[in-house]
Amino acid sequence: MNNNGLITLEQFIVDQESQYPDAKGALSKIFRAIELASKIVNRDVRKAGLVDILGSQGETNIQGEEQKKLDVIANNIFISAFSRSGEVCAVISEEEDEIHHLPKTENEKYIIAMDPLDGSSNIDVNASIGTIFSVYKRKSKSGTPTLDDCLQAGNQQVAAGYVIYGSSTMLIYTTGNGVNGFTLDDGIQEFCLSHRNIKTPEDGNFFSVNEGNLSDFPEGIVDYISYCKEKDKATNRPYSARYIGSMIADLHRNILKGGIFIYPPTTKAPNGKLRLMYECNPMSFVVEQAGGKAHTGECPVMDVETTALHQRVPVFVGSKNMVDKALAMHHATDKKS
Ligand code: P6P
Repeated sequence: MNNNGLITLEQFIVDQESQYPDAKGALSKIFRAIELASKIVNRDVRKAGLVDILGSQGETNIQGEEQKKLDVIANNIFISAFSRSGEVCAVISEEEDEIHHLPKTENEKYIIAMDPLDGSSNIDVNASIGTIFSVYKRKSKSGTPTLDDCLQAGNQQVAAGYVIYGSSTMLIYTTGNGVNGFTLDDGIQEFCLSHRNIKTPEDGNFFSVNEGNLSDFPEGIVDYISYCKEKDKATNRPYSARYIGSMIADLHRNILKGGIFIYPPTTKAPNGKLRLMYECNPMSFVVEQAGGKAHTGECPVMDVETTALHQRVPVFVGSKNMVDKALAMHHATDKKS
């Protein structure tokens, strides 16, 4: 604790580091890179409306999604910061078709999977957006990291977290020992501990799903959404519908207050829309470390075998009892069909 009672992210990580004898400060350097890049992206997000960095980059990424200028700017800022950390050998990014190798540090131990700016369709309308990241240890000992080094299951993550550029800018992360949240103090440009040991309520009152796709949802999901809307005082229903179209913002609210976020399989997208490596795995690590649950409908998200860099999975994630109820109703119709 420093003299004004604030605990900075840097201090917190150093204090925690004693728990990872083999990290030898590597995680501190990686988080220092994330912290620096987040501050720069935060600055650019806040001024986007003033300089010509709103709007589209005029290209599409491998997902076929229109790249926003800020998507590409954020991607380059984070890759540059990871490169300078001296600990990262490769980066998987939503904005990069293939593995982004870092040749100067190709023998280093860590691999990053990231969505540099999630929710980018919200950039131009000033709604909350965020950065999502996972940290993995490579499997090979040295040399250019291989696809096998990168395609690891979520249960192999060393750390994961997100930055939300909202009414305030927060960095939330886990290394497998609980979840802690840090709020950026603009005055001193430090992320300061504001949410120690975050726990997600087992029940909540928010359900987050894009009901515009209702006609395309499996029967059990339609039933669960109707269940959320039924009046039942004993179970605090009807729940409130909250869906902003930015997973980070929806999940952050539900992590703190209790709720469920669902991006189901649909006939058009049988594996859902969200990407396993740099959206679902990191958010699942955080949610489960906070006492919540993250499932694909077939297995826990972090147990999915990763077979492709931009692999998609359906997600049911949030308060444990809400996810269990949604899965039970989803599976009930599976048994019928
Ligand atoms: P839809 C943003 O593009 C994103 O990847 C998530 O942040 C968000 O939850 C989801 O897509 C929104 O998708 O199909 O409901 O617009």
